[in-house]
Amino acid sequence: MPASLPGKVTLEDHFAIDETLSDSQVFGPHVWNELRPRLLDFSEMRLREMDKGGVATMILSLNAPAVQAIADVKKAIVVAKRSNDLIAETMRKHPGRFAGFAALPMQDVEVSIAEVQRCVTELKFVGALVNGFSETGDPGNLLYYDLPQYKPFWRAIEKLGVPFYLHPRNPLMGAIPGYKGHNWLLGPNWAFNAETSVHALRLIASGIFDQCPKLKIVLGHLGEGIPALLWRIDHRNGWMHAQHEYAAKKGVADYFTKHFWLTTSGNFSTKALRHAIDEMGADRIMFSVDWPFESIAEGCAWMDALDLPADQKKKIAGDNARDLFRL
Ligand code: GRE
Ligand code: ZN
Repeated sequence: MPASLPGKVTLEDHFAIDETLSDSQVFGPHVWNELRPRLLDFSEMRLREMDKGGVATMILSLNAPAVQAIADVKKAIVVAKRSNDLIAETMRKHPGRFAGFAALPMQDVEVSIAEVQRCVTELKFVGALVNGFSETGDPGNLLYYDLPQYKPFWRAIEKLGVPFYLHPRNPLMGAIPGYKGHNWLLGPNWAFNAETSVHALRLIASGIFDQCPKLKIVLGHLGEGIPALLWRIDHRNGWMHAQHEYAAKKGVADYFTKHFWLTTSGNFSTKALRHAIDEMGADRIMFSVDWPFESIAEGCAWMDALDLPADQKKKIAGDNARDLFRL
């Protein structure tokens, strides 16, 4: 059966290069035989799955945590550039089918600014995708992007006018005592969303959206759990008088619904989607898969069968992404 919704766009779909391949090997040998070839493939399985599911364009990004976990800054820079050059080459080989998110060595703010400028202006990438905090080798010095040294970076992103996708990574091993002896909570089961939502809330609280009013952030997995908690966060933040740390002028929900876009990557839950639409509006939700960790066929079949108004489905399936990324 042909896809009932052609022209889909997906924007959380990964590949690996030699230097980052093993980062995705931690989920067990039973899946590695499938994941490995999928991560290294651009032009065969990936395009075949896209064609079958009605995906017109996939925005490519490197796997995780990749560049963010490379404490050696020089090496992080080399790996990011190698990934970005490979995306550019893939875009040239398959015009229109692939777009690019820049991998960025956030350990070096100046280099990241120059690299995202190169990727957007020269290589025609549509944004950046970064896998959570960056490591420096010192476990006491994890780089979250609300830190003051990232202000010039955010100004540069705002000036380029491209969205920034904050993609999950795990917390450092042993950093969260509650996970000890409960490894099943790591990764996509729970820790990815816990880590990424804290990072997103830190960005909001820092006041960066007051300083950069046009900044656009994308979160996957239908918002990493934040939509369900917006009301509670703001309700109690006012009561706790945590304003000395909460530097932003407005409430969390205000920034979340004005500066954030969500994707359905790895979360094909119709109930969660309906709730996200309720909180954000259908214009801010974009279909995505999370290939190769999720199945393009399963995601596309879910999207095609969704019981939503036709105009909403069309926007979510591809039109919102085409507008946001000017595809
Ligand atoms: C992801 O990219 O979101 C991801 C991984 C590894 C496992 C599952 C998953 O990087 O969703
Ligand atoms: Zn992903």
